[in-house]
Amino acid sequence: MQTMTKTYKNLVGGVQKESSSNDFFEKYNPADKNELLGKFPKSNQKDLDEAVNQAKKAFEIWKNTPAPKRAEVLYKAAQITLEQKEELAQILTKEAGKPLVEARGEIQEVIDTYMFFAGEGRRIYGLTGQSELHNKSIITIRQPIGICGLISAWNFPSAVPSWKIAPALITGNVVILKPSKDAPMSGYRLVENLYKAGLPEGCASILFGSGDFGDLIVRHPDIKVISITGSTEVGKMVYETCGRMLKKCALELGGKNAIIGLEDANQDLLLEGVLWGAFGTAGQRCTSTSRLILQKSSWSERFVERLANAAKKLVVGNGLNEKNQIGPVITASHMQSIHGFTERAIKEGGKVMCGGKILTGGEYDKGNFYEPTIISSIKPNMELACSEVFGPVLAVIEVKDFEEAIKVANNTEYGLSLSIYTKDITLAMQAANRLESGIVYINAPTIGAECGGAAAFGGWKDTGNGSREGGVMALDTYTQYKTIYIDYSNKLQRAQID
Ligand code: UN1
Repeated sequence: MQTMTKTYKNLVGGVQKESSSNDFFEKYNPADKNELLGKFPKSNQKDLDEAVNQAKKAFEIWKNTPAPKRAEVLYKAAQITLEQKEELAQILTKEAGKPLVEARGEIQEVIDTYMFFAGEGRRIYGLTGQSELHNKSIITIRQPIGICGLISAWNFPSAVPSWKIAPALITGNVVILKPSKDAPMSGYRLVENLYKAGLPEGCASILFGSGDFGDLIVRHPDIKVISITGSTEVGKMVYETCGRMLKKCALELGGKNAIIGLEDANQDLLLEGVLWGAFGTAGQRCTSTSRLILQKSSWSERFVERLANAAKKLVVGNGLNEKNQIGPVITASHMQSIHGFTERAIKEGGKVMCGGKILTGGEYDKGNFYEPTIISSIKPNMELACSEVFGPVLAVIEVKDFEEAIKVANNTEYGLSLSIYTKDITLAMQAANRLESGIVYINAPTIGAECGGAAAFGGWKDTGNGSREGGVMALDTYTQYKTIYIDYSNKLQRAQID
């Protein structure tokens, strides 16, 4: 079918603007390399400066708009997103590859995020404290910081930008979004819909570009907050620059997530959980389960066979077809990188229980399809046990007991999401206490974080720098405190002296 290729423009402060570079990159459907989804501008410094100038003006208006009024934009945006849910899910599947059912879930995550942070508009609490002096009060309030540069990843091109946009806007900041060049379309719709919801001109911009352009955002002196979801390697460089410029910086980086299966686990529940955690989104979530740490037991060997048989039955194909459960991986080069992990794991002594190959023939030749892969006999220090793959490859590591399971689970530089399956409440809670990750699941897989007050999303160790998204803690990234002393004694009172 012949379709017209759309050439996108940046959306600067709500208005479509050509990039002065007059240069473009192309985005193809990962399930069909013949389908060109759009051409996107390669933005440059001049484009960015223009967006920053707009944002500066808008900030003066937006920061002085009462937060419950700002919330009305997010409520409305949630409603518009709900109305467009099916259409937005289709766009998402086309650009990121994930099956429609998952894409709908991601759009729901945007709606949930907008609703939650809109609610925060009537909270954004500070503190009221006691003064050491008479007739004097101390209050601490949160205030916005300014222009926030938001750099998002391709695997969640709707939900992840919304995690950044919503807390930034509700607290009175203005935003400039750079989506990944591998999934640029969903972000565009997100920003467009904010304006449909009544966002004042200039408060949000989306500018397209690659990593080099992201670097210009990070280095721009007037952009005071940076929030980035990406690799640990890039995150470290961004943090360094932000450190030198004393910018606030929120990092959501890599993961090497694991499910521990103890010998008393509900086997059927564990099986379902591992399948979903490892192969949902073709293993391309920061939270994907890439290790199964299985306690050796009377059933463990048989369990890995059952798991492999179930994985073989997963239907891989274009996510737009409702019968397919696993979509493509994002690019051909990413697929080669995933395959490299498999090949090296085999060389190191890993045993392929299922998968292990790039899928070919028929519709597979059109896209980047990788077989759901399970490799057993992985030892805790092998590459597949330690490095992030970001694809549908599960390493199975056998351990003798609970102690070893905890040790192996923590034996990684990352610390995003860890899980344990057991019926023993004592062991479950001890694990929750000792696992070194920002998120712990008990009897549920490592993926599927929610949005809500207590549902902080973020990692320990090399997964980040302590910032959180999704929960009320996200407000910390986008606000600065101001302490106000009110002295109504009508005389000079000297603290620490009088
Ligand atoms: C990510 O992969 O960057 O917890 C985000 C989850 C999703 C978000 C993942 N709600 O799996």
